[in-house]
Amino acid sequence: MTHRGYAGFQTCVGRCKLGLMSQTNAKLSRIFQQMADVLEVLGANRFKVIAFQKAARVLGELTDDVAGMDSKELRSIEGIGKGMADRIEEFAETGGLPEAIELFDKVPPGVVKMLDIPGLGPKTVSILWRDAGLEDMAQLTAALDTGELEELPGFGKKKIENIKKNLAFAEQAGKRAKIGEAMPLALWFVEQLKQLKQVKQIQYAGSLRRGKETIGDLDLLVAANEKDAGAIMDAFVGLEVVADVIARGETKSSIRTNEDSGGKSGVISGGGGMQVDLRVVPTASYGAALMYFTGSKEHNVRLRERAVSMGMKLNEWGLIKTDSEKVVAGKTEEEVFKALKLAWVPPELREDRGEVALAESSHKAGDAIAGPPLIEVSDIKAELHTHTTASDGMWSIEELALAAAERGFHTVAITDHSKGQVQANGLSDERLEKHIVAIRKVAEKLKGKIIVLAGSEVDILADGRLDYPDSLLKELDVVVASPHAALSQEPAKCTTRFLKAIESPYVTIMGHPTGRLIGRREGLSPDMGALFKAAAERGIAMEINANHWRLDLRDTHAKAAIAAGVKLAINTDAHRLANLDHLQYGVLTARRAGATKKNVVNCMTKAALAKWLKSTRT
Ligand code: DGT
Ligand code: CA
Ligand code: CA
Ligand code: ZN
Repeated sequence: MTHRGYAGFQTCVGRCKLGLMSQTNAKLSRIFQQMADVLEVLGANRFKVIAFQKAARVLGELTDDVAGMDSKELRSIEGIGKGMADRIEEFAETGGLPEAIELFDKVPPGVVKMLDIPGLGPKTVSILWRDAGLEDMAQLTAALDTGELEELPGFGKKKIENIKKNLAFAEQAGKRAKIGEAMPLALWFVEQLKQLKQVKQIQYAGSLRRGKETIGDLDLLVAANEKDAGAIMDAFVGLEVVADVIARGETKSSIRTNEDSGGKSGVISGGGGMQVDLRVVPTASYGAALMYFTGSKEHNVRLRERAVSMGMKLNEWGLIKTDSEKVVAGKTEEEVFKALKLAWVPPELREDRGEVALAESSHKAGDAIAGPPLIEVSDIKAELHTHTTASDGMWSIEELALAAAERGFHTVAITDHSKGQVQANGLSDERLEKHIVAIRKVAEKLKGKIIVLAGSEVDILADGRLDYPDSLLKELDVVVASPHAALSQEPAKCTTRFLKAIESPYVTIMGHPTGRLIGRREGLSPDMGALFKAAAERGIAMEINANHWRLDLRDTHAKAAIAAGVKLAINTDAHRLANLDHLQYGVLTARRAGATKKNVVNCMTKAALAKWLKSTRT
């Protein structure tokens, strides 16, 4: 039983009509399960609780979409009575279920959150809330330490210890790693396990393979002979970074890395305390298992439905004919997709955002891969946002330019901070004038090796003005305009502010447009549609800042930007050497947005880039 996604689904009950067709079953199943839990916390009639539990289970397993059924069809489903059929119809028609919202309002949100903790069922939560008066996690944590809970019915020392443990675990599990922490950790594990002679194939799967900005846990998949699985598990749980073995099974194990796995292994930075799941499957199932464990769950549901409609079933073992149990495909992802009459879908697109339809039409057109080729790191030929020692960077202009040349780039822009960024040693008007001269000097020296452009990362002030006068901006080749302050401005004000900045005739790129820091700062929420429209008209680019703290624009924004005809820029915003490696995360974000190299200015040829830069000066 899972209780996850309460907050997310509450917004869904209210709003999300999009994706109704695809996910009605899953969403309603979750809603019904949560209704059952809340009813139980409230001490409702047992039969009512059971009816909701049953409906949740039935919907969770049903392959036909309830959204398309009339009430007669609904009631003919085993386990769905008239009351549930009515609720399903209402939800399918309106996209909401007011009864659920009303019900959830009866219980404090903090109490509903308690249901998320593994081992805390509705009965226990009910006692904690109604008998002990605990209303949120903080109160629960405090009460666990005082010993007062031992007085409650059914609460012994052991039970309290267990709750404590689960609470600590839930806190840890609730933390999602940034992709820049998870990726090096995953690559390290892959490297270690590859050395085992029993490992035939290995790959990281899950959200990391899909390139998501944050990662809950790592999912590693290995192909090997069945008899070798034990030895592989032994090696896995014995690795030096393992702090905790959560489960050790014959073909599946889960571990938690120690808090400082980076320090120990010497190659991993970050990712401490992450859960890592390893599964071993036979080679014949490797492709099907890779698909299954890459997800997303929603994408998998889509594919399973498609398999069923073709008289087959799809699971982690393979694609199997329903009547004869004959295995149709399973060894590689490509052959499974092909047998489903689909082109192979790049993992970054597997989010149930229209990729199955895309894969179908690509397959019909005879293409092996769904959609046009997505952008790759090797397509990037220019870096347009960097910092040197002149502001808060670690490198000189020349060191930076040479590192960019080393990467095979034809162009690099030096864009130090503007004067408003006092804490980052932003450049005053006079210092910028001198800096431009210094950049031109290095440019001259490195002629033939790399083009070095003079730029600035200019603050967009709270009222939309830029932090340098036009007379100075005019002298620059590249102006990245970014917000660094007034980052909790209300949306309408911020939209006006940014539109004003975009209208400046000297802006080339709008840098990290929301100013968010993942897991730390929400950032701004301007009307992105309005900004994209203005940016498209001006012909300027919107940045995907590749730093793993930012990834701003995020994937969904970047997708909307492309649809609006806006050019994207993928920049590392490098302050130090290691930052250049973040380029891959910016590219993954762009791939999740469906970007090709045509959408990204950093992929232009030397001449095309120069021409575009000029064209932004209107
Ligand atoms: P995360 O770890 O929260 O960042 O996200 P994922 O996508 O890596 O999720 P995870 O680790 O729970 O599971 C890995 C994949 O396994 C997931 O993307 C799809 C598949 N999977 C897991 N549980 C289910 C399930 O109940 N149904 C289906 N269809 N697929 C599942
Ligand atoms: Ca995962
Ligand atoms: Ca997992
Ligand atoms: Zn910057």
